[in-house]
Amino acid sequence: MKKFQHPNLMKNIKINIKKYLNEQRQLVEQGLHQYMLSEKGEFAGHIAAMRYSLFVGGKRVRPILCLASSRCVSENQQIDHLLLPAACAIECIHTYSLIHDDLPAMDDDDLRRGQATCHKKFGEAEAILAGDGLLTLAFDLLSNPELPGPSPEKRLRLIATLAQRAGSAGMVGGQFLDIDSERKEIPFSRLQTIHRAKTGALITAAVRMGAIGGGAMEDQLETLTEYGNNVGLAFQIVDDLLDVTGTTEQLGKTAGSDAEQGKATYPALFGIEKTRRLAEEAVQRAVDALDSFDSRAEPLRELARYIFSRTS
Ligand code: GRG
Repeated sequence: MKKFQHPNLMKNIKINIKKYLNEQRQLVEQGLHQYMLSEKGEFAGHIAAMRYSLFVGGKRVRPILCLASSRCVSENQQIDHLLLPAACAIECIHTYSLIHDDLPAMDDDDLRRGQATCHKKFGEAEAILAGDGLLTLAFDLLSNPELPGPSPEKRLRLIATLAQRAGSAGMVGGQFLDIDSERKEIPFSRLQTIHRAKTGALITAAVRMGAIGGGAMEDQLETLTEYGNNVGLAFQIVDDLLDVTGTTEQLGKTAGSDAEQGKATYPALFGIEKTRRLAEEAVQRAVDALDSFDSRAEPLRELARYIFSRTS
């Protein structure tokens, strides 16, 4: 099995974020291809639907954050190799959530990652099962002793972190509140809870999983969690903004769908200019949180800035 090496990050040298993202995306793609089930045998039709949504596109932000976080705290040259299955597990969870979010019973979208949504291509029941398959595969990737991974104790912590933040107290709960709040006037505090749970929880999970897998000390874990919370918030605020300012072609999903579904968003509450400022402030808080880290945290700092300037 191919081993993934720690990148040679020189001290005090600014990274080229575009190049970094391309390299990291390739690493994640290799992992996904290596660990994803192949389209053979009796379940080929089901696996085809899972593979379609997983490989149709996607920025891979969450696995990249996970690996970048691990490198801030670990000296182990093999850390990428050890944590790649965990990073891929997070992408599986994220992809399952997109498939289910697009279903007619939820956001009822035809377009995702620039292509037809899973249910449009394979049918509704098949899309539900593709999501279920990816959700379950994630925990296989984390727990399977035949795959690379950290110590059994750390693996358990990774499993618990992902389960808690992707589940009812995190992403799933946030999705529930989001749907439950459509076409209702909700206080800002409720919008913050929705954002923190629906989007922020999985992003924070990714950063924490990298930290835990890399053997972070308690104070490093706290610091990286603070970073993750703010990056997660910035990510969702920018998502709200792009829904108003972006085009369907640019986003690869239907633009303007928040307003159409009567969703409370930052631009609806604060207008575009203030929303931009709030996103910028969240990014700054994320960068500030990393003050105690040396240049090994530079990718995380740049990733936070990239999240603010992204256009898709
Ligand atoms: C169905 C349990 C369940 C949860 C759904 C992910 C989600 C929760 C809803 C999607 C709605 C949405 C657009 C949320 C905003 C933030 C977000 C998750 C955007 C999509 O993530 P990107 O931009 O997508 O990382 P790619 O395609 O690049 O991976």
